Amino acid sequence: MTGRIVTIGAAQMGPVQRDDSRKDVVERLITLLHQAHDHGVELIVYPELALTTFFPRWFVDDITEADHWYETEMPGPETKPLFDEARQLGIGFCLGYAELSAPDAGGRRHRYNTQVLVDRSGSVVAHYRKVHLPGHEDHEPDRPFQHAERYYFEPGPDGFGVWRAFGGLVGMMICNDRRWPESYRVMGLQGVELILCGYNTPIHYAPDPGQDLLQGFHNALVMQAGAYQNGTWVVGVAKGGVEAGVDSLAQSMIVAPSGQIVAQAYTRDDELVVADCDLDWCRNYTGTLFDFGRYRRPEMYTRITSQRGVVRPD
Ligand code: CDT
Repeated sequence: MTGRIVTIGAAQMGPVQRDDSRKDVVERLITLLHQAHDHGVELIVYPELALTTFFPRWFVDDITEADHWYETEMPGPETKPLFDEARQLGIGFCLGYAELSAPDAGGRRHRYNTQVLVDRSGSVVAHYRKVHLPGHEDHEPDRPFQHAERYYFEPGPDGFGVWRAFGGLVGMMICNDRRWPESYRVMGLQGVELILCGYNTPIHYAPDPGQDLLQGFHNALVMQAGAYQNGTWVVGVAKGGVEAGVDSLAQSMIVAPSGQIVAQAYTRDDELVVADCDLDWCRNYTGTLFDFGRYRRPEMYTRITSQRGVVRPD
């Protein structure tokens, strides 16, 4: 194979239960890291909120009671073994976690749903803070379980960056971001070649249970479309299986710039799937059919940034 090949591992995780310790979870991450090393992986991608169970399924009236789900430093004492082992093996990684910031100038601490990207030498390349927060702000007792991300996190203030790393142009997004075409396009306009996305997707969607059967279809649909329409690789990595009685989608996948799925997990457990991703393949799309500079008509798309909700004609 020729081209700019990056060997990528999508490190799917099975469930993390409420009482599982960070230490045990980090051991699982390191086991996946060793498997990745055996396969010659250069970049391993872990799920959203990989270090804990998906805690927004429970509501607490006093949010500080939930502080123990958040990381106040990265790496901290419990995550440092992962950073150390990855650096020793020369493997870069992307890890999702709940971030609780230090107090800002006004004394406020901020809570974000975050991914960190670390290069093969152990240096932090970037943090990404989730932009599209799904679910609800208040307790909704009629639901079988909560999805209170809008209570537990602030929307990321920095938008969708793209960074030079792993020999290419790398961007990140988190879970619900993958359903929004704008997420991909903002990165596409920065020349992105590889998008890393962790997710926790409950199978049951309380506002419209008719969608439950379609979770796998929608997951593939959005990532395949986003990859193709922006000529980029997309790596989607689940924390799947049954956590605290809530079943979540697995089906982690690596999608090529053609929109084809080139590798996919077939279990709902900890499972590594690997693909040799040729970043030069992106040019086949971004240099032809999706040559943005030649074919886009931004003057026709002003509604996209000037308007938030739908405005129907009279
Ligand atoms: N974690 C996350 O963003 N999950 C959402 C669930 C949407 S339903 C509230 C997702 O888009 O998969």
